[in-house]
Amino acid sequence: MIENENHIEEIANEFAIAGEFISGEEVDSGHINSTYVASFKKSDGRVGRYIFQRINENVFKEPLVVMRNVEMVTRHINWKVMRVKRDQGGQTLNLYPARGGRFYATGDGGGIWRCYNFIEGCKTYDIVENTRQAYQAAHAFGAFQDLVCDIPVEDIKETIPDFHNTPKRYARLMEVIKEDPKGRVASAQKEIEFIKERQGIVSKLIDLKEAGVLPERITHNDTKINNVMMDVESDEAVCVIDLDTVMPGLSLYDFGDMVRTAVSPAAEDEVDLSKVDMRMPMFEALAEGYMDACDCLCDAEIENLAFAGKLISLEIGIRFLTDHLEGDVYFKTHRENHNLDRARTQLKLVEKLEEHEPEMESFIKRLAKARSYHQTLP
Ligand code: ADP
Ligand code: GN1
Ligand code: MG
Repeated sequence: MIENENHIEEIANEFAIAGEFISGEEVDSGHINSTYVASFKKSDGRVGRYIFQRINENVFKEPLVVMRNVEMVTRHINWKVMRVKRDQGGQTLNLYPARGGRFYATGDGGGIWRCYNFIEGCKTYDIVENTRQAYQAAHAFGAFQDLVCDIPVEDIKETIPDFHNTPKRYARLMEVIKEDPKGRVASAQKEIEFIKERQGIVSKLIDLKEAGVLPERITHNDTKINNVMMDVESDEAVCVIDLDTVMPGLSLYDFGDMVRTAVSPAAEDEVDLSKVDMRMPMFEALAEGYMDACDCLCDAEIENLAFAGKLISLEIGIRFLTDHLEGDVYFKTHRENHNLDRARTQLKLVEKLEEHEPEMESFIKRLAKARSYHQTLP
């Protein structure tokens, strides 16, 4: 029995689930929430599985606002899949009601918990193994963009302000370097210099948004590849998960995060930096999958697809490094210097993406032309 299995059973009792609790275990992928899977025996003898998740309140300062957003998004997707897509067969994410009629329960110490259906027959990948997986994941996130595009923007609240505001993330890192609260700055000089040399690119997408060139849309904002559940047998993408950061944002940060997490054959926290690489076929599959699913992209979005991966890899590198310098207060860590290792991997990836930028640019141009996305490209 796991240490807090009793606790999971207690939490599970708060939700409208039929059957007897059998067991529960922690799911350890994901850097933010505490996630558990629990099995229940049904009256007909079958076993049903459920996800119980405690929202990380250090990251989400207003967990009930997160819950409201997630309720909106899951309900809207369910409606749209049934009534617009006319698809009755696929799995979608659903919240279970709790005691008192809400879609969350309050646990010990005031934590906010929710319960989702377990997406069956699927797995998530931390490292993409082949171009089919890359295509499928990007297609799923592109389709997700289409599913949420008609949620009224005023119904979705910004749960983490300036989440993908790269210049603000950069400015915060500079402040932390000055304060050096844990005396760790000296050991990260090379990384700090690398980031400073790239200050010129951090505002690019935000500036284009402010100039009205890039449209603000409702986006997922955390499109790392392990946030798509894939069918274990066919690798078909079944369901996009981790909806806590669905907020108004830029499609390019979504596409960029797919690039960040799919092109390299190395783990996000790989310590052997020689393993970090840029696999062009993965990038090509991502661009094809995303553009196949999402036909609303404007010229300026398409023109920046090749740039987006580099920017968000730099942004996440900045965030990991900031967290390392602040003493690991945001991302879950599992070893000493974990966030520093993660930051180094991101920065190495930035370098790799820079080397391949011309290749990516010309691929996107060819793809856009072939699909007559827009005729203005030379
Ligand atoms: P975090 O914000 O911590 O990343 P996620 O919502 O992504 O939390 O969940 C963490 C992991 O739990 C996922 O990578 C996935 O493996 C698993 N998981 C989450 N929701 C489900 C679900 N509904 N069905 C099956 N597995 C899930
Ligand atoms: C976090 O929740 P998870 O593990 O899918 C983070 C993302 C980062 C990612 C880096 C709310 O994502 O922004 O890109 O780690 N989520 C939040 O792996 O900060
Ligand atoms: Mg996740």
